[in-house]
Amino acid sequence: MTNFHVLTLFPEIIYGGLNHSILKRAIDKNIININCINIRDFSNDKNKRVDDYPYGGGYGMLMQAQPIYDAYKSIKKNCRVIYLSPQGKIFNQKTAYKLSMENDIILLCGHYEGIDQRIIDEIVTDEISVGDYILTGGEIPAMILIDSIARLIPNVLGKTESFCNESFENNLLEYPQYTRPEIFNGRTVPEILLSGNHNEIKKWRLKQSFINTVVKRPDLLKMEDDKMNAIFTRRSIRKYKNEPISDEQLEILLKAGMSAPSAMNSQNWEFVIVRDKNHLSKLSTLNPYHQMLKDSALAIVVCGNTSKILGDEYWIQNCSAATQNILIQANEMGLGAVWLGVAPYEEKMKKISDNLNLPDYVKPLGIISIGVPDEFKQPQNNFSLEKIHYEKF
Ligand code: 21W
Repeated sequence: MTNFHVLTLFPEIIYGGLNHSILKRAIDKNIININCINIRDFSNDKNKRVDDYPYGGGYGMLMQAQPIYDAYKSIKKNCRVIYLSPQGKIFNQKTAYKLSMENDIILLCGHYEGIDQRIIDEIVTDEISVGDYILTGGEIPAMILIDSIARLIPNVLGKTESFCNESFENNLLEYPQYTRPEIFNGRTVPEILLSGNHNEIKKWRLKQSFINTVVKRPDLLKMEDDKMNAIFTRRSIRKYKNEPISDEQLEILLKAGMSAPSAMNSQNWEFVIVRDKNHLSKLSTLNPYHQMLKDSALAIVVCGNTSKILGDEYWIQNCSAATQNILIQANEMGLGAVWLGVAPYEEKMKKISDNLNLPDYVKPLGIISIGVPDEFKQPQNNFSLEKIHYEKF
């Protein structure tokens, strides 16, 4: 069960706002629990006051430290304490996902002109805002957090409400949706949705999502990572200009490959360079997926030397790391590259081994096809929170 402890002067706002529909069901099923602590109950003042004038002057009132501190102490949980504040980091889906892994979350709602800074310094672990506009207090923001976090907790949403492939997951907005009737005020439902062709519908929806995002929220398409380095911009390039790659460039690529980490530092890789046009054409015929080799400037066949005693079990990992280093370095140098798989398929490995006269103990992992790029691909953001599992799957 996930416990949301809300420190507030207005518990009725929180209880009133969240005890409906999906969240009510989750509360009734004991999946989540909302526990409001009324800060006023912890006032030591005979009139139950919790606010006072700011030192140094200025307008408005501030919430005092003592009642908030005592209310916090009453929870007796060592967990995140989130202060809802216009100065906080702006809340988003990623933060909601992270918080949905917690068992207890304390939400501190300010009111009036804010709270005594010493409370923030003393107990607050995160300061979160819900957007750049001014509200009257932190209660509605707290409800926003609870609502968005709760629906990510397993079993809060029913089967039909599931949250796979949601907006923001892939940094795309949602596609337009339609339900009955087929014609409303003369407006029809897009024909493709009535076709029953699920593959085409999927493609159409993705395209609509993309168009929607370009038009309404182009900012979502920008990489959120401020550094667009060679790792993030690297894409598989399969079309090349008929231009050569110099010996100097090749040497840098091989240096990058040989800088890869290897188990027990065995460095048990071997690189076979193919630059002869006829040889590249021949290589391109050995596997139907390797046709781009005939247009590439060069191929590096990355092989594992399994004769070494040390670390030879890891030749695949070592050679894969070397391959990735070469791909990233190629991108860094403005070259285009793609890796073509060979291992672990025996018959594919045999064809390459025969072609290159590899000795028995040298195994071809794959081929890197490299050239001056003749296609341009946008960086891709594959980041997916669903692939991240904490502590246990
Ligand atoms: C609004 C509190 C304005 C304080 C220093 C000197 C929580 C919120 C709130 C509120 C001020 C959130 C000042 C987006 C929000 C919230 C109430 C300004 C004046 N400070 N996210 N003078 N927007 N708002 N204090 O308003 O509590 S999360």
